[in-house]
Amino acid sequence: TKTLRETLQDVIPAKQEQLKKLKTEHAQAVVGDIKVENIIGGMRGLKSMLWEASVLDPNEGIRFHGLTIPDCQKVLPPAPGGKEMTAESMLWLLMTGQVPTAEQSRQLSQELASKGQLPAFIEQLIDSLPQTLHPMTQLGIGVAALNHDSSFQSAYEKGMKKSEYWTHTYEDCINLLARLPALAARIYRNVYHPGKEIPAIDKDLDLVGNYTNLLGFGGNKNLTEYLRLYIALHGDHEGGNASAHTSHLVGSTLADPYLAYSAALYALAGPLHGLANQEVLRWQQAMQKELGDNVTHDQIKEYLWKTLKSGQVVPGYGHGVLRQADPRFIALQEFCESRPELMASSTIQLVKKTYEVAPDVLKEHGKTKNPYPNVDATSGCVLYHYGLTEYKYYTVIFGVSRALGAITQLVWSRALGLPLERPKSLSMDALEKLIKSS
Ligand code: NMX
Ligand code: MLT
Repeated sequence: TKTLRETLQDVIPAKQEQLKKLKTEHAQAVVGDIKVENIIGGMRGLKSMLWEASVLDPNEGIRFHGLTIPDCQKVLPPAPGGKEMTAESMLWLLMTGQVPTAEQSRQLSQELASKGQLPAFIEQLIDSLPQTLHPMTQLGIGVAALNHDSSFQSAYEKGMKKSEYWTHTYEDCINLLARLPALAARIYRNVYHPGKEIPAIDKDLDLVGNYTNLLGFGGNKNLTEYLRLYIALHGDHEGGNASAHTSHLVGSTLADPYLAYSAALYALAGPLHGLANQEVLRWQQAMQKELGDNVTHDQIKEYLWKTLKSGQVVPGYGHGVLRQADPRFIALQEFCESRPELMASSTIQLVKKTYEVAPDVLKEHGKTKNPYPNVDATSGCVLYHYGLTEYKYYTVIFGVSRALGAITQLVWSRALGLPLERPKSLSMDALEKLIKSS
């Protein structure tokens, strides 16, 4: 059985050839126009970066190497005793474009578990941070500091060849992913349950099985399965989203993967991006506090209007690319619908009822181009139901997941020899001059 690294090594030459052909035969082919609205509108819609593992269709949603979420749920191996696809099997697909066997996925779990222990100085660093520091800030600090042991950085200092970049990047990326559960769980324990003993990493468990254990929810099989699905689903959302794009940009300077991913986490920590999942819970709880548990559709409508009229966004709705309900939202809703105990939860019912009225309200409001829910509209409510109620922590879980896609592209960018990212900017005066002269 081939390992992930060996499989990757096999697929790299064909991709290198594909890029070479694009460069030599199609470098001048035109794939779109740049309009002023792109430049002043956050580059929305501009096709201008290479990203291998997934492509987002506005109506169909995300495809990982062509596979939809339901396809992945069918073919990607689960953990022993589980049903949901694992983070490892998703990583394998993202990195290689191939579906791993159960054996390959298990071997990768073992490798990650064997590399998952945090260096003592990282534990001390995290333990020294104030409990009041946002968990996402702590996660970014921890990830950046892990670069103390960066293989890429030390090989670069010694003068490695460009052809060796990807191998050292790969080593760092695997170590980073392996250490994320212990780092993220330590932050949770310190902030919310200080003083309780954190268990050791279990060499026989998958990444998420270990993460759930370290968080202190080891016996909770339902939460573990939900987290497996959650972490596989959030793994990649093509390259233009703010966190993936940040990792790509920073990585293009040849900063090592720890620094690149730390920067990505701070993009994820913004309320228009990953922090929206904590904001959804906060928004819902404020509504429940005001209106009680059995909220009606009309009351939700009124609350939505109140939010919009006060100039705030409705968290969990809208998207920079999607123009339909996010298939990740649908997959998580289906997880709920298959479990009666979840459907009985007032928090989960509120998500469902909000979905039944919010698109019409947002259409009538007339601003957002996409009045439908994104994944954040539902991702937190199941965590809440299963006892992980501290919603300021939710984006950290997203941060553990998004590493799958970000590290995949870091490896590919170095294997393909992609250059420093450096777009041309213009001032408004320069833009006006250009418009006049065109
Ligand atoms: N509630 C109220 N107004 C909205 C919403 C919303 N959910 N979504 C977009 N708008 C507004 C937006 O603020 C903008 O207003 P203005 O012209 O005054 O600046 C207008 O509608 C047009 O925006 P769009 O072009 O539809 O959206 P854009 O691509 O700029 O932004 C988001 C995408 C996701 C940032 C935006 O929809 C939003 O703020 N949503 C709420 C926050 C959220 O759920 N973010 C999570 C995204 C997913 N993730 O996990 O990262
Ligand atoms: C993501 O998962 O990154 C979000 O849906 C945001 C995006 O794709 O722009």
